[in-house]
Amino acid sequence: MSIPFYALDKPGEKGVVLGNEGIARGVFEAGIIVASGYPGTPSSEIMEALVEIHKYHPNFEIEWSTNEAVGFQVALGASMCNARSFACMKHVGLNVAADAFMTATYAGAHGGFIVLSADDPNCYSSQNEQDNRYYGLHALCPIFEAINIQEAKDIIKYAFDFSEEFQTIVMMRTETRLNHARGDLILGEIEKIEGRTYDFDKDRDRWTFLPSNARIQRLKQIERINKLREFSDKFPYTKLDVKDGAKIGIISSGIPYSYANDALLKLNLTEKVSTLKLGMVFPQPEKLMATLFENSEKIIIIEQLEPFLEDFAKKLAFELDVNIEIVGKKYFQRNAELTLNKVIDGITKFLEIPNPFVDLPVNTEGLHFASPRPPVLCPGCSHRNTYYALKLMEQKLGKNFVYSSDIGCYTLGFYKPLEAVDTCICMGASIGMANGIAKLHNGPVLAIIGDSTFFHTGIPGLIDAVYNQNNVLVIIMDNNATAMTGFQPHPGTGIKITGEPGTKIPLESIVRGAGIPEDHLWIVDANDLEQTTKAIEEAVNTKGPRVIISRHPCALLERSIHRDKKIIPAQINTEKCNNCMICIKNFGCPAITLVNGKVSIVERSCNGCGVCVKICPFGAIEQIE
Ligand SMILES: Cc1ncc(C[n+]2csc(CCOP(=O)(O)OP(=O)(O)O)c2C)c(N)n1
Repeated sequence: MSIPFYALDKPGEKGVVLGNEGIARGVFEAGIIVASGYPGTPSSEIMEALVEIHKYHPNFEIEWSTNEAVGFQVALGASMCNARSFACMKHVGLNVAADAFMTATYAGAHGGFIVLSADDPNCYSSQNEQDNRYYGLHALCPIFEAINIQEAKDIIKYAFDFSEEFQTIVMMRTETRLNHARGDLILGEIEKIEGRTYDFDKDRDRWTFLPSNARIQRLKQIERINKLREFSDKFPYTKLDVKDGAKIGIISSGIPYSYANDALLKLNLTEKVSTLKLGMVFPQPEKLMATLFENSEKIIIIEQLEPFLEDFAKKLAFELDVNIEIVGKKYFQRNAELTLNKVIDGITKFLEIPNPFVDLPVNTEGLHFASPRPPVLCPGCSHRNTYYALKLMEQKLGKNFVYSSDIGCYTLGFYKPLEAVDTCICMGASIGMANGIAKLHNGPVLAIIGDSTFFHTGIPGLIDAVYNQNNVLVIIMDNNATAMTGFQPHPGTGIKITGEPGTKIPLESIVRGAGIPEDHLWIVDANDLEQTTKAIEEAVNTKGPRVIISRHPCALLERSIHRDKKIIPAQINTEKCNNCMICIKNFGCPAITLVNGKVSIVERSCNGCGVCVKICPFGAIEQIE
């Protein structure tokens, strides 16, 4: 085991890292004391890199929290103890943490407190592409953005000093293109915070949001944001570059700024266009913007997603009574991601000059080198088996099930041939929505939820079902991992982020504790088709709130843990196979395929789960040692 580059105590050393590793390095260099988070693409590797660092520098606390709300609260509590603290989440995670966030920003931070929101323009791995800059605006919380990995490392390190100086929470906003980029990083000094003691800051008026205190804290928050607004013009990562005689100005930040910079280079316009690059995107630097207005005739705002900076710039120009053309979304789409080509396209249209790169694609997807394919459940995935059993039962009982589903690998059951996902809105919503559907729908209503998701936000929905006696069947697909985001452990696995043992909380103990009686609870091995179908039949024919825990470890995780375990791949007995295609058309394991019109199993893909052996009505699939 060799120490990763980003964990080295070698200031000045240069290496190549993943964006998220660079961010983790910045958090570490700042002298982090408590880091918490919940996995979610594109942020997950930040915590994973921090835990790698922790192996060599175990002088800070780190945890996967049950969900983002708890993760935020953990970091907030640590900040109240004067500790530098960090809460890490993907953009939609901030929705979960928002209740605490919206009030905590009144009181601000004691020890430096950074909340990282990893946004995902184009929904690469998300259910939406919300622009979390509005959270900063809404909560009056300063937002930092970086244009590359080096700056992300530097700015997040600086954010801790800033947070303590202004006693404010800071939101670091990233986007997939930064989190998942690879690039150069020069390591900095690891800060040694000497002489600081960590204990709860017993300041009841500050931390207790009774209305009488909240009103006072609210005034302090407004005072703080006004100070930050003034400081924004001096923010060290904000830069105004006015070019002599330039009539055009660009305002941008983050990755779009890097595209804008490249676009100007490619178009030979660097000396003809002034730029204002924002490191703090809220509150915005009013004086610098005003100077840019004074020195330009036209301004173009290059930003991803919503017209956040554009709206501000237009408002400022109006207030300053400056007669200047300001455009943004007129030339850039509001959805999906910008690319260099899209930025070149927008700038050239705005300037009414020919685009020398016009032949390059500027479609919404950017460049595709591989043909697009739908994502599929892996070979040997136990979720497929549960879905297959459900489909068999739908047929046998002659009933259509409503599948109120959730977010995780099992959402891939949406696609053919399973088509067993009817809804998916956000984590934990499956059971809540099923409760509503069951009030009106006259037929079996199923809530499908994964184990990590159940712990995250599923439990209140189940309690609601029990309390209100809703007629829903909850199926918890328990593969012993947060598989979709990279197999992170969760309370049901009993393993902590560091790999050390924590306390295991069995799903069934929560289900029973929520009031599900024994005769309304089935626990099955998802890979045992007979057992699973029997349980589904019984559960569908039972009334009231009821639960099946369909359990089998994730096949990929199993394979990576037990590397020396022998896999006995399934194979087709060509004499018995009559190409009925049930295994392909109904079951859909990607290891089963057609070769020259004949069913065949790709040996290296097969995980040897053996379920396909049981689904073949002709006994034509075999596992021979
Ligand atoms: C609020 C929020 N946080 C995080 C995520 C990222 N995410 C998507 S699915 C998922 C959990 C999947 O785990 P599990 O429910 O156990 O299902 P599995 O993938 O293992 O089948 C996570 C964390 C998200 N979509 N929304």
